[in-house]
Amino acid sequence: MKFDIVTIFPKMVEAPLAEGIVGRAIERQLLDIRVHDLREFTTDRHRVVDDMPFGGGPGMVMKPEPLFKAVEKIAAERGRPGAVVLTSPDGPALTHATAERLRDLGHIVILCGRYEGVDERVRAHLATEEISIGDYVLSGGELPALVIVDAVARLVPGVVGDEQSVVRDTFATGLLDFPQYTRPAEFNGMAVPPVLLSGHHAEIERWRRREALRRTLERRPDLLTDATLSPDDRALLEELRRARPERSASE
Ligand code: JBZ
Repeated sequence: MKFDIVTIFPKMVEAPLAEGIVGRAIERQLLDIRVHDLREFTTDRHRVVDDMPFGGGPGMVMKPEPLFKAVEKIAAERGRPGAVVLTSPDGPALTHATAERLRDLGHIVILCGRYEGVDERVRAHLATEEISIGDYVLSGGELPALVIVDAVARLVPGVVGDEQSVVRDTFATGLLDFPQYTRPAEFNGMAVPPVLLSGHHAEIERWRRREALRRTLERRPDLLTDATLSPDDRALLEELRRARPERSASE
C-alpha cells in the first residue's frame, strides 16, 4: 500500500510513522510511505505557501500552485493515486468503512491543510475527497493525516501481526470490546472474574460476548443498529435490557 503525505511540517509526520505497528510495516515493505515538504514545490525565493484571502478578512489561505505541483510530481513518479484526500474539518468524519475503501484503492495522497484553509480550487479540482477526524478544532491536517494512515494501514494484510485481533476490533465487529485482565488474579483486593480463570473456553466466549453487548448497550447503543447479531446475541441483549436499572433524566 502506498501513501504520499504533503505537508509544510514533514518532521511532524515522519517521527510518529517510524514507530510501532506502522514503523514495523514500513521496514517490512508492506507500506511504502513518502512524506513531501510542500515548500519544495514553490518557485519563489522565500518558498511561500500561503497568501491573503481575496475579499479580505483575517488569516491566510494555502496557495493552490504548490499543492497542484506536488500531486503532479507524485503521480508522475509513483503512479496515479486512487484518491487525493484533503484533510478538512468540512469533510465527513473518518469511519471504519472509509478506511476499508481507502485500503482497497492501494495508493492515496493526503494533503495536510494549514492556516485558515486551502484555496477552493484545490478542493474542487485536485482533491477527490475531504476527510475530517471529528468535531473539534485542530491547527492543521498533520495529525488527521497520521490518524488516516494508521486506520488504513491496520487493514492491510500482514501489517497487524495477529489478523484475529483486527477482525475482533470494535468497528470491525460493530461492538465495543469486552473487558480484559492480566496477572495478578487479585490486585489490591480487586479480583479477576473467576470464569476467565476457569479454563472453560465456551463459557469464556459466552461471558465475553455478553460483556461486549452489555458495554455497547450502556455506552454506544447507536452501534447496535448496524452490528451483526446472532439469535443468541439478541436473546442476551433482551436479558441485559430487562436487567438494566432504569436511568433517571439526570444520569
Ligand atoms: C481537521 C486548515 O487546516 C486544517 C485545520 C483544521 C483541521 C484540518 C486542517 S483537518 N481539522 C479535522 O480532521 O478535523
